[in-house]
Amino acid sequence: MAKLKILEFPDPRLRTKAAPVEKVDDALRQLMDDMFETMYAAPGIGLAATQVDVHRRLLVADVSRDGSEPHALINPEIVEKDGVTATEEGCLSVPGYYEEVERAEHIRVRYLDRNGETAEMEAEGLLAVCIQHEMDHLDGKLFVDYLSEAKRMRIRKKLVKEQRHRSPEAVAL
Ligand code: GNR
Ligand code: NI
Repeated sequence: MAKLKILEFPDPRLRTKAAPVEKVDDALRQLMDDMFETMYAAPGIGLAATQVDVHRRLLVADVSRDGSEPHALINPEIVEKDGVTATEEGCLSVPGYYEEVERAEHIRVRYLDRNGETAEMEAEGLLAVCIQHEMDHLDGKLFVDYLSEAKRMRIRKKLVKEQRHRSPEAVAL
């Protein structure tokens, strides 16, 4: 197992649209295990492959407090959604900022499981919100995109400043 590095806004790699997974093999299962380890260590309730600079359609999530409900979804697709719910969201790629976002309250998702079998699950509440947040990452979208331009720019400026402070050579923004 290995902990992976999480990209931070405004890193342009977070804007990459992920390609479908074509083969569910041992290498992909290893990546999923590393993503779980990275998510639990952060700690976070979800992680999309995009955030660890792997541009394949794959996400992990666990909204339990004790690590007892791991979900790993490959090539996820929302096949049904209804209702609207507003949640204070955060993101491991936008550390330290929390803002309210509206999403569907209830979703049904079709995906491949870790054996490459087609599966479906229903989710509501925080798990539904989390899966939608992760699926946005796979399309290069971040929760800050739902905020006003002014708010997003303020967050961007502060994060760039922090990133420069941490590694003055690395950030050319
Ligand atoms: O850890 C996370 N918490 C969270 C809270 C509300 C809505 C979405 C999330 S996902 C986030 C982890 C993350 O950044 N996943 O991409
Ligand atoms: Ni996120």
